[in-house]
Amino acid sequence: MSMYTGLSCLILYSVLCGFVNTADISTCHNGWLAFEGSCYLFGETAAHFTEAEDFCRKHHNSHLVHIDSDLENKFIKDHLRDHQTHSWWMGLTDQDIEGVWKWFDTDTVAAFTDWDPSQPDPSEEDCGVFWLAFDFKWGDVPCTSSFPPICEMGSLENPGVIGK
Ligand SMILES: [Ca+2]
Ligand SMILES: [Ca+2]
Repeated sequence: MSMYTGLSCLILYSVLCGFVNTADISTCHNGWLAFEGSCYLFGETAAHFTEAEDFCRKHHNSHLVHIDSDLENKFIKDHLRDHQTHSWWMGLTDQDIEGVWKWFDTDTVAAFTDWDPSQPDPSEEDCGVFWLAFDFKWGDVPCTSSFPPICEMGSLENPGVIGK
């Protein structure tokens, strides 16, 4: 191998390495939005709560979104305000014990909440949405209502993170 060829190989190798490094930087699958170690998919098809969760499972084994913080809530709401089309499912339900709101993915009681002052209202409404008419503050609706899902999964360099 001539010195020239060796140098060419070195340059080619650097370019390839650069490409691989660039690929590593993308933290979410195509069509998902990245934020603070999570990836989010905004589904296009309205479905019941359970079907919406199934939709997320079928997309990289994600779950309906689990809101941990004011920051995460603001990120989602800002995105929804850009569209203003309809309400969206989140992974929040009090189906097990009336009035105890738990995240579906971790079965833990919600620490942070952003209910509209009128919600949750006493009724057979056991599933949570980002409610269009309340500027995407949270409301509870019958789980058999139909809304599109928001799915969440850990980012690709951080796949073990659940409920972040
Ligand atoms: Ca309600
Ligand atoms: Ca989260």
